[in-house]
Amino acid sequence: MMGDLDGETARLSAAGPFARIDLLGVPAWSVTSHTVARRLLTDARLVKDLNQWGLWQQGIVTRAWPLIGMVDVPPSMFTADGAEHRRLRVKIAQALTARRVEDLRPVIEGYVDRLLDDMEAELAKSENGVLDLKPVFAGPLPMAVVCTLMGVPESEIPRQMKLWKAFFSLLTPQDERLAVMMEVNTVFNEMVREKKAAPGDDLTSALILADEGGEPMSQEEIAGNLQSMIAAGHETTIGLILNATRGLLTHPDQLRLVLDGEIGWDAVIEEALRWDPPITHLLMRFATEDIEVPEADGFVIGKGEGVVMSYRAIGRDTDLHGEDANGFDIRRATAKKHITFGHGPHICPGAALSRLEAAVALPALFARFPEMALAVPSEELRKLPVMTQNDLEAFPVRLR
Ligand code: PLO
Repeated sequence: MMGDLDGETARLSAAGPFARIDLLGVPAWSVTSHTVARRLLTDARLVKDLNQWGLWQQGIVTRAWPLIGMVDVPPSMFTADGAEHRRLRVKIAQALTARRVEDLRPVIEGYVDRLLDDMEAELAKSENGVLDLKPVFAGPLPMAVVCTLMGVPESEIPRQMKLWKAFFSLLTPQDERLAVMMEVNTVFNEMVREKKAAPGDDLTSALILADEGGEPMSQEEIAGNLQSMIAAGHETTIGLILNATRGLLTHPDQLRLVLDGEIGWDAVIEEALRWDPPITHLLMRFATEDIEVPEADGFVIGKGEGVVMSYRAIGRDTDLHGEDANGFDIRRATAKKHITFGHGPHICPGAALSRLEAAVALPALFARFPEMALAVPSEELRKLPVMTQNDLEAFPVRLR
């Protein structure tokens, strides 16, 4: 299911708005239609609460399932529904303000410049002018930014990189994955205790302080929110930067338009989000009762069944984006209608930050290395062995 991503997306879309899928031995519905997804993402009968999942109730899905880390996780805004979700989410809205995001611009610019300088230095030493863009640029940037935002010390970064890599990879033995999840949980609970004692000028402290007055969050919930933010805040943005770069390098005519200033970077970013989203499938929601879906010819999701949002297929919905939906086209009028950041109450709270990172990183990268080209044919770029995320193993480029 993972090697050939375009094939997988095409097969899912061909199956209709709901495709029956097998998630490593576990059956679920995959939603591939933009309209149906939008409709379901605001339907209160479809919930995140794992206890509503029939296969979980019956003990068929257990902690031995390799994708358990997407559903059986500490309580947070990612797992909560309804009023509980609003209680947790409102604190994030108070802490992750537009202002706090914009304040990160100089920080992002600083990291980007430093990474580009390091790349120049590497390049001077290299014989063939080829570098892997992932470990030197796209990989480190988002983790550095999200750690600055959250007040996670720089010394913690290598461990976080290692833990999340193991968390997502299907090659990680399950006992190790469960140990990783426990370690992550311990680290963030510990961090909440420390920041409570000595708050700083960071999002973690803002979350703790936002708690004074209003309905409180438990320490577990604050720690749960932090985990979801660091996971979502680095893996996905790596994918955005690489996939956008891939789109441009494989479409030189479009790259020309951007470099000549005829089309803005925002159009590149939105089309990349639609065409090759950092998230392939979002697990998972469960039906609290039978749900009839008029937008899908009256299809019925059975009570207790699991539903996956297949954002890559949704981005290529021909009903919305036209028959050439598989193509990368920064002039596409419908591009910004994509729902790659989700829709409804759980819509990504980090969307603005992610867009800002890409909007700083991409122009700076192409300005510094205007002759950059893929060092291998695009078809040879290999995806990481991860079911839910769309991130590459490596991204070799010839810089000069
Ligand atoms: C990671 C484990 C945490 O304990 C809970 C969690 C919350 C948010 C999830 C994240 C996990 C995995 C990556 C996800 C993120 C939300 C968005 C992000 C799915 C399960 C994406 C789009 O990749």
